[in-house]
Amino acid sequence: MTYDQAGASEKLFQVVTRDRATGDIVAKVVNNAAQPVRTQVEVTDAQIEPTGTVLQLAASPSATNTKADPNNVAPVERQVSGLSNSFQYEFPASSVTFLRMHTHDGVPPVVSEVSVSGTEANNWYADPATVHVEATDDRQVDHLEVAVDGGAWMTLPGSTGDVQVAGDGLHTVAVRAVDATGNVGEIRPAVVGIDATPPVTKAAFDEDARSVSLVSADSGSGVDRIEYRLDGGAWTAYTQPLVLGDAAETLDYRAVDRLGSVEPFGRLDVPAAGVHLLASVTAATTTASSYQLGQVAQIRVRVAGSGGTPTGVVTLLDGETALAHATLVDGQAVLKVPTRTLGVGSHPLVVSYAGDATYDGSSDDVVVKVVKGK
Ligand SMILES: [Ca+2]
Ligand SMILES: [Ca+2]
Repeated sequence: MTYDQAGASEKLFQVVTRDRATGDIVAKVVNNAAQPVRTQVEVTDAQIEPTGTVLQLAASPSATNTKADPNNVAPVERQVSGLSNSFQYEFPASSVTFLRMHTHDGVPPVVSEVSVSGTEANNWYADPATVHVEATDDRQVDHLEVAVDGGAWMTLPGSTGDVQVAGDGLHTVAVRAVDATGNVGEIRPAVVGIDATPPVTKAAFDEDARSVSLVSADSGSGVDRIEYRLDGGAWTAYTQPLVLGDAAETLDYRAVDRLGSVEPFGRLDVPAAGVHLLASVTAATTTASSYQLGQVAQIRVRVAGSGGTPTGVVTLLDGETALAHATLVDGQAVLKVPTRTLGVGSHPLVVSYAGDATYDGSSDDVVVKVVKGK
């Protein structure tokens, strides 16, 4: 900031400061002269708004405040207009003037931090997770705006805030900040994966070796452990295939993922050695010709056997990986699999019936078609 006055009075003294919080430029000007001084004010390093504020103390050098007249010499504040980057201003005789010039804020705020907190494993979070957001501005952040999964912008007052993200799957979180002038900053995106789905375990019984093997899969945080129990006993960690005796056994099995989601247990009825099992027939059909990505695909299963109704568990398999299982009720069950586990495309899958104490296992092929959402 400069003053440019022909024949400038040497009695005009000035100090210029900048208020970082508001961006205001404040010129403190002292006119020692007994005459008003008219001067040209030039500002080159900021864009000056038309209106400003003047706080002025003007009086003759001999003037004093007395008990009778305590406000004889007192500062007067008023609004001024017509300011620009180059304007004329007259400083009264024997005065102190604080000329507060508002400058234009052309700098939008910046989102400085987006962090996720919650129970985490392998970059997946338990349901729900909390997203913490912070922003900075050259002057002042007015508020934050957050949109989850392409929804409407939510407003969080101030420069920091938290947003809860809930529901199984990958979520997109978009964050931006707005300053006191209304400048809107750039969008900063983040992705939050929430794993609220327990693992799925497949049991396989080898009739000749009389052994049971358990394999689990989890599409999110991963499998922490597999457990089993025999005939309703205590849950035991599974580490290797179980070799059973000749007697019939009921084996329950389940897995727990790294976020603590416990699978509803499946059950395998192992027949006694030498028992001749009857044949079963498994028939599987999808409930729709295709599913949009994000939906849950459903497969209806019916298991039939001669002279009775098969019981036990059916498992949906993608190769060796179990995707879902369900317990038969009246020989029927519905298998459900989130399409995000499969991805877009046609997926040839197998529905496997494990058998029970009366019926041998059987299986059927089914194709699940997943298409992109609208
Ligand atoms: Ca700003
Ligand atoms: Ca999981």
